[in-house]
Amino acid sequence: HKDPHFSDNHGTIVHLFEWKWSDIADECERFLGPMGYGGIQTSPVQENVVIGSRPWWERYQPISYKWVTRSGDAEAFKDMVRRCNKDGVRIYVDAVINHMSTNQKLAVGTGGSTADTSAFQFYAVPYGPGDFNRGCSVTNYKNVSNVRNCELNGLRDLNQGKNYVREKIIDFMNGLIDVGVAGFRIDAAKHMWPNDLEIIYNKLHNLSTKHGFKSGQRPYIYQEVIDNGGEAVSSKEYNRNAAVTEFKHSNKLSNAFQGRDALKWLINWGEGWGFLPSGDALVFVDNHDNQRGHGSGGSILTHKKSKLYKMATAFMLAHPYGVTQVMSSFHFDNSDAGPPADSSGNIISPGINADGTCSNGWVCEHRWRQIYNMVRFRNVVKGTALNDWWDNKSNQIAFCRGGSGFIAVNGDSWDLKQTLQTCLPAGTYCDVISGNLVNGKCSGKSVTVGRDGKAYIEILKSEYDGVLAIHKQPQS
Ligand code: LM2
Ligand code: CA
Repeated sequence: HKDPHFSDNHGTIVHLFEWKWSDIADECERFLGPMGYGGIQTSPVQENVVIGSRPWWERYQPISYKWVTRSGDAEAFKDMVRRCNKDGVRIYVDAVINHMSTNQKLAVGTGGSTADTSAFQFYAVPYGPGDFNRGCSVTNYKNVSNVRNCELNGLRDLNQGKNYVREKIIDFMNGLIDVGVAGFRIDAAKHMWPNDLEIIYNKLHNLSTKHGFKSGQRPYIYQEVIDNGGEAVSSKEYNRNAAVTEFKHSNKLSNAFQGRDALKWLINWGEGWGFLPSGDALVFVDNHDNQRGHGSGGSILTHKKSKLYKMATAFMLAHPYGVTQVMSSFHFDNSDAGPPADSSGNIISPGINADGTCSNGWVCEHRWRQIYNMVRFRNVVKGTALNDWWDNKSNQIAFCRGGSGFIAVNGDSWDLKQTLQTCLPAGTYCDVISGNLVNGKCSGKSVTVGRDGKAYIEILKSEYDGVLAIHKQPQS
């Protein structure tokens, strides 16, 4: 369950947080497919409880396994999966299987299902009192059974040790696999027993050959385990058969790029920093929780600090470590605020501006040139190792990827002006950060690589971006 099944010349997952299914389908066709994105993490598909102020986090309070949410219904979901797969873009669903919604006498869901959560009755599944761990709250992260057998934030805690509960979860996930999804993010995996999860994973169907997957392929699974050390539960309990979110990558990268650690130390980034093995790790700069101070979030780089954010994202995408994920956000001031919506609570579609950026309250980091061009960089250098590391013993760094790509970063408060080994064949290359190749010319900076592979690299402290990246052209 560790292979994301990207199609050829595609890679990197974008989290289209709170997007509607019909908008995602359009985005696959008009942008993600052509740009080489590998897949999408969707918001939860399962029916959730409706909360009056419509915070984003109502979607983490399931009320049934029906596919009806503010993102759309089952028909819209199936249409999206079909259209995205056709364009070489995979769908991974955020699966909320640790718990159901919380204490409310009469809860009503986005599909009209009801629940008496104080009586542990979820009529539309159905689940009853015997299907839950009851009577305690998650309070002690030094105690494994407290973390796994108690209620997280008061959310009704399913007992995955029960065959009936597992069967309901397995049926839900298999239904999604059968319509063509390629995998899952497992929400709150830390709060479930790894053995119970393995039983579930082993009963999942192979990916659907009807939707273009080769036979015998297992779904990609990345389990959300926030492990920054010092707790009873470790991410290393989860990476035997499936991938795990590596939160240390997010925290440490934000530290480094915000000046709490010198960039020269990134020389052994990855396992050398105590992270999970590269093939087991799903990595990101920020996610939907830590970008707004939820889920162990603290001082994480986000789109709000755009220059540093783009530098950290470029570093992540240029570096061979992990399966990379890009966050795509909506604007928010208040950490509870839901996505752009009309007065009836219907989500408003992103508009697309003439320059390709988004409007209507959507940030669309995945459409920023500095980010989508680095997604392509990663596709071009795929399979190569890191070589020719250079640093100035401070915050200016550069490295190469096996003769296919070169990146330099200036995190110091002075100019970078340096002749560096690029490892690329001689020629003139467009910097993909400051511009694109337009009508045969670089719209941004260009870099001339000599026959010795060396090039003069300049990133002034006054520049709009603190990165420069060049690569060979994609083969197809
Ligand atoms: C996750 N990973 O383990 C998600 O990534 C995270 O976004 C989810 O929390 C969490 N687990 C549960 O699925 C979010 C949000 C919480 C929110 C919950 C449930 O970060 O703040 O909790 O969803 O909606 C909210 C209130 C909280 C309240 C709870 C229950 O913020 O104060 O606790 O609902 O009413 C009494
Ligand atoms: Ca649990």
